[in-house]
Amino acid sequence: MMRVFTKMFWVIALVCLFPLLDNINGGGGGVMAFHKEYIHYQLTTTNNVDQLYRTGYHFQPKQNWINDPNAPMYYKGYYHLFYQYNPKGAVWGNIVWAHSVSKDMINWIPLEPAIVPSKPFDKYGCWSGSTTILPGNKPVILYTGIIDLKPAPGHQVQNYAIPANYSDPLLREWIKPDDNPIVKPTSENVSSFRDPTTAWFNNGHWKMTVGSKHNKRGIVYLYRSRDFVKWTKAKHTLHDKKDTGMWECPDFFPVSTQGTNGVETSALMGGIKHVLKVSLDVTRFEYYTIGTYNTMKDKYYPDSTSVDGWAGLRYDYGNFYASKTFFDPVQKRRILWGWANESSTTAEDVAKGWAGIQLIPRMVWLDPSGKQLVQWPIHELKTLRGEKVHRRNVKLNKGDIVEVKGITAAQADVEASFKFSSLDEAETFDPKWSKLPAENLALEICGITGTKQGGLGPFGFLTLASNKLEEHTPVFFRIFKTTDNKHKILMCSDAKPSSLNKGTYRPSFAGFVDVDLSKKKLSLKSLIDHSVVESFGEGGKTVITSRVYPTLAVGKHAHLYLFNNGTETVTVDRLDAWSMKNPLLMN
Ligand code: DQQ
Repeated sequence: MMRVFTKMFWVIALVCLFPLLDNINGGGGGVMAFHKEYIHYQLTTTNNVDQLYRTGYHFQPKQNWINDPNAPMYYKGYYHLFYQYNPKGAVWGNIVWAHSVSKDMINWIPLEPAIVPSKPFDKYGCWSGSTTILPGNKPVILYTGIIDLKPAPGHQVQNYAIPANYSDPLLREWIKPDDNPIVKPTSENVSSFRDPTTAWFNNGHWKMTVGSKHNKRGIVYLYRSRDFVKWTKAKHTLHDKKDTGMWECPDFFPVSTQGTNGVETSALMGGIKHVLKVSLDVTRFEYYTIGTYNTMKDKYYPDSTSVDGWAGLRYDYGNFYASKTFFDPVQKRRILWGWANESSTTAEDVAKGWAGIQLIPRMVWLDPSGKQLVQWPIHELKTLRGEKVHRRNVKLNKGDIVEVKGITAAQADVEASFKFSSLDEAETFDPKWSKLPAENLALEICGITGTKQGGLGPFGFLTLASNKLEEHTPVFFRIFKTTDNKHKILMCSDAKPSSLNKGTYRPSFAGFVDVDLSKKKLSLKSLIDHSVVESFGEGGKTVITSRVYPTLAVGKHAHLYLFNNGTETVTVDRLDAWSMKNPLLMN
């Protein structure tokens, strides 16, 4: 490891100044016009797939567009991932349910799509949904079918599909019975009525929800069924919230109040809380609440500590959408999958022949505080670790930038624990900031302060950095002190200085980390994979994903640095970094 002092970095950082407060998680170089078909880009598939920004160990098909991970599940020795896929191009459209299987969620074998538009009840698209494992280990898919292109983005109904052959562990063939659709909109908004959840069972009924909106009110409608085919809409919703817009891809599941094990979706016994996650079409961000599910009233009530709306908790404060969880019965854990779209322009996506990745599956559990979830990449990912660098006690004075050498910086897994001897240097949390919009507070502060000189922090990693730091994606903490002597810990992942290609969308992302600083330590982990940086603050309490497209910091020209630009000296107590290999099988 070599110590490099450079003033140039801070000059560049100041020039960049993080002015971007445009927090919309978009594709196509900005805010995404979703469910828009780019007809002229749908012509044919390309064999000319550009590998420069292709990820090495993230889930990607060979080519074309992907979005929502639909209905991951475990069946007879295989993990199944279904996902929204355009077989005809690198833009959204012609949506089918692509299907891949895996023994470890790292190596993937592609299969034929499970569901493609073919019947009157899904003629114009097979949109998102989920799987439920019925008694006797019988999986069933619930999905949204588009029956008419009007009203835009399509007239939506809910369908089911069942395996043609339950003895096939790969579940290659699916049947769409003729009694579909099983749920048609009645008073619901026909063009905003989609993405049925995994069903759960209690009081003699299967229950499931469908995402929707009424005017600007976000809604999850509740449906009940005894036989999984005949569904009745409940008189009330499972939950709804005004002014949040369309709720896409809802996910409703129980979490144990003890330990990190997951519980089955119908579980009610033992210490259980419930989680409701929705994907907000208006902001293209997700949020979740933790609360109580009253099975008698069939109603969900978020806890007072869980805010509904986009000031709420997020799995990921960066590029992460349309996520879905499932219970892994073998390892007794709940796994979260999320999709990250491209931040390059549509023309660039078409030129590279692919768009979208699924992020590394994360185990998810309830924090001991009961106030938030915690996430961590599945342990199977460790099988891809190659060369390792290990360091202890690396002192970082103000302005220090220390290179982590000996690993492939463009494809790496890096973990560090930072310690400091005092909190005295923490900067004052500017009271003016309380007037900033609550939903974007962390982001706005990061935009104002960035990697500029601070008191306690900024410190962290400079990922995907070029030799002279013309390009870098900083992932870092800054610590503030409030007037009532509490601390606010900000975590940022900033794509602004990531690329000299100013045409791509380069948002700054940020979230607060709810942690007790009495140990005067903070940990950070980043999974770096060419065009994605997934970062986990303080053991997965706050997670941020950025998509970036450096022009210089590519392949072996990419570097990884530790840095500190706060007046308080910070010591990297422990650093472990690994080169990451590609899985043997990736679709
Ligand atoms: N993507 C699907 C919809 C869903 C949206 C269509 C979320 O079912 O609401 O591809 O990304």
